[in-house]
Amino acid sequence: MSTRILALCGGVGGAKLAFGFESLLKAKLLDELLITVNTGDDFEHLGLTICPDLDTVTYTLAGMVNTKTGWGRADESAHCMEALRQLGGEDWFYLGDKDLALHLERTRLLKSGWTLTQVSQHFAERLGIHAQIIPMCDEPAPTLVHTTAGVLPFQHYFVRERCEPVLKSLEYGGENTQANPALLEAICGAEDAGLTAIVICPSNPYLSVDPLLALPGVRDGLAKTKVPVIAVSPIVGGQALKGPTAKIMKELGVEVSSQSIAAHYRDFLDCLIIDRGDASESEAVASYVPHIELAATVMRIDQDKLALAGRVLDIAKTLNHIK
Ligand code: FO1
Repeated sequence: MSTRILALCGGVGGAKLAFGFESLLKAKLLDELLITVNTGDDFEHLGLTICPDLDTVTYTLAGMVNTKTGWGRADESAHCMEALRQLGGEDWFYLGDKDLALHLERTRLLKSGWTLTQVSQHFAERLGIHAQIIPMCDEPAPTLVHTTAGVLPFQHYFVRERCEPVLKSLEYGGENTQANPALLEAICGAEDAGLTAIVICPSNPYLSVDPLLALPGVRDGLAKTKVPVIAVSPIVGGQALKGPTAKIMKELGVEVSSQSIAAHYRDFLDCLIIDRGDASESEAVASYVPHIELAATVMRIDQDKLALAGRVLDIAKTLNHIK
């Protein structure tokens, strides 16, 4: 039987698991991979359309990502940024020279009438990626961050203010936007299409996954599907591996634990995969999801990403027979 995965993904953390799936796809251990990426972080900057999570996923799967930051390209130069700084231009958001080429080309294609979906698939093909990478929607759906310092556009909060303002709540632009038809079709037609599972990658639930879930029809579709919905917890040992997930959870008054992740997704989740080291949390997690699985969820090197993707796929196949 063929194996097909739909992955919902944010930036750096999620992209690592997506890379593992892409490796399985290339090795023909997986037959089809559709990755739908958060675009709540997107913004217009220096006259260009910037889609950080889409680009992080694309660069990661193409083996071109800067592994130190987890975003941007490896072997970058910053001549344009330096020249911009000299002119007194806005330099708070780092855009490497090679990365700029992608933003220039995307902006040009969008202006000539391409959709963001078409541009994203075109870039993936050009960079030798086997998976399909699509944005969560084609229209802008910017996430707004309500903080004690006022309401901030996402990248102003995340990069310019370094997530320092205390977060009060999040507003997702997608609530009034049409979800990508390919995403809705994948979720609603999952059973007929023989999808093995829907996987929520280990991305920040509030900043990266919720914008996707807020799109009309997505959360509801996940709750109704007969295909297993599996999430990998981004919390290990009471901490987030990268980024501000733990800080945000604390500011929202949520305990930093996999139990909180299970509670957050409880209306649609069939299985939460937590780190082996957190086995003692299993009982608490079990009050929110029917299945809990243990795995090595810390992905430092490519081998870790492949191993976790393989484990998720095995769990997916097993649950697909049960659900
Ligand atoms: N993150 C930063 O912390 N500082 C930056 O200057 C920055 C630039 C940047 C440029 C392109 C890109 O694709 C990503 C970039 N990121 C930067 C990462 C990005 O802001 C975040 O990873 C996501 O938006 C959160 O998922």
